[in-house]
Amino acid sequence: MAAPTRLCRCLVPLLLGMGMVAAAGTPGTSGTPGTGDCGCSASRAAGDGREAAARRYSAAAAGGGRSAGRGPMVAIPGGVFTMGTQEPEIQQDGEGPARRVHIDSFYMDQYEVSNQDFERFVNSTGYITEAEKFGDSFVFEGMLSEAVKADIHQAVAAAPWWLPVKGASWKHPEGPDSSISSRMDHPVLHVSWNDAVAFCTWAGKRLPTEAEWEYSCRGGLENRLFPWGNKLQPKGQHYANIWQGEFPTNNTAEDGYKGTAPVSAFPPNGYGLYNMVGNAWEWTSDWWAVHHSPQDLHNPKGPSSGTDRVKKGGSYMCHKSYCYRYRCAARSQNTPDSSASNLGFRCAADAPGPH
Ligand SMILES: *[C@@H]1O[C@H](CO)[C@@H](O)[C@H](O)[C@H]1NC(C)=O
Ligand SMILES: *[C@@H]1O[C@H](CO)[C@@H](O)[C@H](O)[C@H]1NC(C)=O
Ligand SMILES: [Ca+2]
Ligand SMILES: [Ca+2]
Repeated sequence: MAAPTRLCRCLVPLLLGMGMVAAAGTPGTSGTPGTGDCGCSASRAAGDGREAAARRYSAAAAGGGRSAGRGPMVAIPGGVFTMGTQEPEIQQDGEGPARRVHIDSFYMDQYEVSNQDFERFVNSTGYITEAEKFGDSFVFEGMLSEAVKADIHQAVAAAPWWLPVKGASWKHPEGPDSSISSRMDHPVLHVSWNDAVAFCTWAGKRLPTEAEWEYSCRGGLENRLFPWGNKLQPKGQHYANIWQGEFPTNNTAEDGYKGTAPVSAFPPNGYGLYNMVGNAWEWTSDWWAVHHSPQDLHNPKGPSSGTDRVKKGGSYMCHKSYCYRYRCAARSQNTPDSSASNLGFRCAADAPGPH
């Protein structure tokens, strides 16, 4: 399907729908429906193709050389933690109820997957992301050049800071006139959930479950807002790349970064993990739902089906005033073929041996 059709018929209605949530405090989302009656069945087919592709890469990787795609991982000890919160900040996101969750030991990428990591993957597989196939991706208006903006006539009324940009992709995060050459150590952006699965599979890894992600985010602390505690800026220091100033007009970049930061910026949490909150949103393997059983769970994998996938951690665009989602219990969602200039991922892996 031609990109303009996809945009007109699919993206805008969805974004307007999300805009209603945005009014209650939720921008930072964009996407295309993977199913539905808006003529988007092509994106579903693309998703199926991704999975087949991922299996191929996996088979190829087994033949050797996959260590080239492995960023450093941290062994996360198994344990029990409180997932979610009894004091949800954003009720409609399903942040509650708090429930006890048992997690077996596993491995987590120390950093968000970087542009360099992703380039290595593309170099060795020829992988083409969904944004490249569709021919466009969503970019935050504040990051665009005047030349690119002048070329866009499609505004999204309820979330005007998101613009569909032709030619925006992981290699050109702000459109064709932009490049990642000075940002190879920054998180890869404009990758869909399907792209993330393909990368992790190639690297001999997988996406973390939401429970594993949140357990990792908390870094061994119980019931804290952030990976480092409850105070946003202990001793006045910045611990994450989020937004300072008035959103969406005045990004003061007090934390040092207007857009993304290197994946190794800011202090790590108790498990040695970097940028779990802020910088780029991170895909997880779970389908999205907002109602959770309060019962104890062991290694939960989320609902067995759905239309959206869970993303965690918030991004450099998050500000308390409208997107207070740089908390471990916070969550949001996009369709698996969505991509945007603030959404990336990291991979996890099983611990060796029986669980
Ligand atoms: C990918 O391939 C290009 C062209 O050969 C090369 O310049 C670049 O360094 C490679 N990237 C990585 C991360 O290996
Ligand atoms: C942006 O916010 C800062 C801090 O509140 C303020 O000093 C500055 O004047 C603002 N800039 C604009 C262009 O509004
Ligand atoms: Ca920032
Ligand atoms: Ca992050």
